[in-house]
Amino acid sequence: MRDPAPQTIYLNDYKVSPFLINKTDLVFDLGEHSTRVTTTLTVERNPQSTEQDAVLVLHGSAELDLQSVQINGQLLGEGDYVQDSDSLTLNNMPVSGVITTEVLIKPQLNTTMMGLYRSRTLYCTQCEAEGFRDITYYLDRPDVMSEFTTRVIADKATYPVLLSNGNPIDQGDLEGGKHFVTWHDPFKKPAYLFALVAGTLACVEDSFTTMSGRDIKLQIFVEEKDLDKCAHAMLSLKNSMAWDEETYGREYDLDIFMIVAVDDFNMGAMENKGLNIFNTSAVLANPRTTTDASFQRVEAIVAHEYFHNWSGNRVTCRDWFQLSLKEGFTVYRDSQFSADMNSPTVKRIEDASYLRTHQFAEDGGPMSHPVQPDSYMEINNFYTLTVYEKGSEVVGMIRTLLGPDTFRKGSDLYFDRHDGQAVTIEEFVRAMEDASGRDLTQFRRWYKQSGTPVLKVRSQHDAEAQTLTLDFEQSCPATPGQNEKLPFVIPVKLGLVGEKGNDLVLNANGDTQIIYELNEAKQTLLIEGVGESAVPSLLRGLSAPVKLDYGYSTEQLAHLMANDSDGFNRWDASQTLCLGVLKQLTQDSLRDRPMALNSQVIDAYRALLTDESLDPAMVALMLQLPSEALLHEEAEIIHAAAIHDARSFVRTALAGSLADQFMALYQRHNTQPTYAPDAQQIGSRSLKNAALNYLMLVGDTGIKLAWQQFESADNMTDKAAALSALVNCPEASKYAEQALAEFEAEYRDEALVMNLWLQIQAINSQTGGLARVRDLMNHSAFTMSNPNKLRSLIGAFCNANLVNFHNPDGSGYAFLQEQVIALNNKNPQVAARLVTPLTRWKQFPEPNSGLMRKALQAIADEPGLVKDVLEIATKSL
Ligand code: B3K
Ligand code: ZN
Repeated sequence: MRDPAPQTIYLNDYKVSPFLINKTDLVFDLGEHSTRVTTTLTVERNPQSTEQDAVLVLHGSAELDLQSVQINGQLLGEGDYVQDSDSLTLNNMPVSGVITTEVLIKPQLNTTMMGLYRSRTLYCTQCEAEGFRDITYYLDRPDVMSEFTTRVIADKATYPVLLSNGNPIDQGDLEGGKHFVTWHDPFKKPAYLFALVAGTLACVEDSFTTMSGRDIKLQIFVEEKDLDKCAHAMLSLKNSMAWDEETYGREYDLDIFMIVAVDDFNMGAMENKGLNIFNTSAVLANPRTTTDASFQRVEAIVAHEYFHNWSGNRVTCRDWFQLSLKEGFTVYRDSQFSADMNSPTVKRIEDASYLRTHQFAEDGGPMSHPVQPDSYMEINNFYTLTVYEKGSEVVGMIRTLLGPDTFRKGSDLYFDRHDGQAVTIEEFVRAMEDASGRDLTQFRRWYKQSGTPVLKVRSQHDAEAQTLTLDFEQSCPATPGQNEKLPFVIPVKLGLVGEKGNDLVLNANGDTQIIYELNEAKQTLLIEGVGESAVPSLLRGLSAPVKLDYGYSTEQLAHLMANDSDGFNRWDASQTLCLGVLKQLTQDSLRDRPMALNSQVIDAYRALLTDESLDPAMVALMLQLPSEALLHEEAEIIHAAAIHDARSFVRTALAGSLADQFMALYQRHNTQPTYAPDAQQIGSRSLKNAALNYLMLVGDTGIKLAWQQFESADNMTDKAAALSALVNCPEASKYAEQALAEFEAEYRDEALVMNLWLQIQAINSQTGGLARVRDLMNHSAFTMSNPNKLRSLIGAFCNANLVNFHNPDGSGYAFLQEQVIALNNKNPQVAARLVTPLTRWKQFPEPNSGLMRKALQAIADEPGLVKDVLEIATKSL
C-alpha cells in the first residue's frame, strides 16, 4: 500500500470546506466476503466559503471499491466523476443535493486497525484521525459536522449485538438469518467520532442520574469471560460523570453511554460519541489479574474518554493542528480527576516524572514540535507527548495564572460559546482572556514555540540588609525550524525553607508561598526580612514545564528533602540529589575510577526510611531513583552501560547500608488486607515492593522473601512485583525459571496477564536480553498482529531495557529495524511509533551513534515505506 508521494500539510493553508454535509445516512451490510456501505449525504455549499464554484472532492482511499454514485437519485456515468486512490471528485455538483454512494470494503483483510476492521470475532472501527475515508467517500475533516443515522445489518447468530453512536431507533429481523439495528445520533459530529461494533458480546449495565435528574443507561460490553473485570471501569465512569458535573458543570447529553472492549487496538481508547471503544488493557480490571498501576490507568482512561464528550465532541477541533485543544485540555481534566480520586501529590509526581523523561526527550530530539504544530506529513504521528502532556501543562499554567475560580469561568465561557462548533486553540485562549480580563498574548508562545525552556536561578543573601535576591534567567534551546525563541510567561511557584525547616514569610501579606511571574529573559525578585540562610524551594509542583538550574548543594537538597512543606518538592529534591550523584558516578564508571556513595546521601535515605510519619507512597517514589530513561534524557552524551552501572551501584550501596531499614519497612507493609485499589493500599504495596527490590541486592534474604511473596500473593501487584524481582536477580535464576513457568501455567488464558509476563522478561536487564526477546517472539502468547503484544515485548525491550537495546554491537538496532520493516505495511501507526528509540542517535557516542543512524537509514531506504514511518525516519536522519 505504498503511499503516493507524501505531501506536507500546513496550518497556514487552512481553508473552510466549500461544502457541508447536513445529514449522513449509512447502511452497513456486514457480509462474509465483503461489507457493503451505502452512504447518503445531504450536501450543500458552505456559505462561508469563498470558493462557490468548487467541485466536490470527497476523501477516500484505495480500500474502497466503488459500485455506484448518484446525485439526487440520478445514477452518474463514468464521465461525471473522477476517482483516484484517495478521492472521488464530482464535477457537476449542484448548489445542494443528495449524494448516494455504494462501496465494498473488506474489513477482514484490514490489518491497519483504522477504519472498519476485525478484532478476533468482532467488527469494530477506529476513525480518528482520518480512518472514516477507509470506510466510505466523505468530507473526512473535523470541521464538517453532520447528523448521523446508521443502520447495521449482519448475521443474527454470529453478530447478535449491533452498535453505533446515539440511540437505537429501529431494529428487526431480515431474511437469510440476518437482522438489523438502526442508530440515530442527534448531535452533529465530525466523521472521526463515528463508531460501529458488531459481534457476540456480554454486557454489564448500570445507570447514572445526572444533575438535572436524567437517567443515563451505562453499558460495558466485553467477552463473556471478562464479565468479572468490569466493576472498576463502571465505578470510574460514574465517578467521572459526577466529577465533571461538579468540577466543570458539564452534564452528559445522550440517554446511553456505551463502552466496548476490544483486544486489537492501536492505542488506549477512543471517545466516539456515546460509544467509546477501548483496548481491553484500558478497561478490564480485577485484583487477580490486574496490577495497581493498571487499575489506575483504567480509571484515568475511562475518565479521559468520558471527559472528551465535552472537550472534544461537543466542542471539537477545526483542523488537526488544533489537536491539543481537545487532547491537552482533556489530559489536564483527567489528571485533575485522578488527583482528586487518589493522592494529588503522588499524581503530580507521576505526571512530572513522565513529562521530564519522555516529553522533554521529544522536545530535545529531531521530532520536536510546538503544542500547536504548523505542519505534518501524517497526522497520526502528532498524537505526541508534546500535544498531550505538554498541552496539558499549558492548560495547567493558565489555571495557575488565572486562579481556579476564574479558570472555571473561562471554561464555562468556552463551552457555552462554542458548543456544537469546531474551533481553534486561539478560541480557547480567548475565552480564558475574556473571562479573566487578562492579556495572554505573550502566554500564547507556549503553543507556538517548541523546546523545553531552561530556568536558571541564582540567589544572594544579604545578612545585614536581611534580603534575599533571586536572579532568574530563562532561555530555550534551538529546535528544528526554530532557532530563536522569545521569552515565555513562566509561573514560578516558590517558597523559602528556613534553617529550622520552617516556611519563611515572603511579603507584607504574610504569604509563605507565592506565584512569581517571569516574562522577561532576565528578572530579579527581592525578598525582604530574610534574616537567616534560607533554601529556596522553586517551581513547586513543577509549576511550569521547564528545566530548573539552581546549583543546589548536597546539604541544601538534603534540607529540602527532609523539610520542604511542599511534598512534591521534597521528592524533587531527592531526584535532584540522586541525579547529581548518578551523573558523577557515570563519569567514574566511564573512566574506570572507583565508585563510592557519599555518606550524606545514605544519611538522607536513612532518615527517610525511619520516619514512620511519612506517606508510604511518597517514600516509595523517593526510593525509585531517577530511571535510566531519565538519565538518558539528562545526559549530553548517552553512555548507556555506564548509566546502568552507576544506577545499579547506588541501589546496591543503599541496599547494603540500609538493609535492616528495608527489612523493617518490608515487614511493616507486608500486611494482606482485602484488596482495594485505593491510594492508601497502593502506597503501602508500592513501598513494600520497593523495599523488596533493594533486599534482592543483599544476599538471599530477598530471594526468599520474593519467592514467598510470589507463592502467597492474592493480587497481581504483589505477584508481578515478586516475579519481576526474581527475574532481574542473577542469583535467583532457578527460582525465576520456576516462577515464570508457574505464572504461565496459571494465566495462559488471560491475554493481558500474559502481556505482563512478556513485558517483565523483555525488560530483564541482565545480559542476553535480545536473545530472550527473540525466543519469546516464538511463544504462543506472542503475535505480531496484536499491538498490545508488540508493545509488551518489542516496545518494552527497545524503550525500557536500555542497556540491552543499546548493546554496542548494534544487535538491538538491527532487531528494531527488522521489526519496523515487518510492520510497515501491516500496521503503519504501530510501526511508526516503534521507530522512536532510534531517533536520538546524535546523543550517543560511537559505535552506537553510527549504528543507530545506519538502522534508521535502512528503514528510510526501504522500498514501499508508508508515510507514517517515512516521516519519522527522514526527519530524524
Ligand atoms: N482521541 C484518541 C486518539 C486517537 C489516535 C489516532 N491515531 C484517544 C484519546 O486521546 O482519547
Ligand atoms: Zn484524548
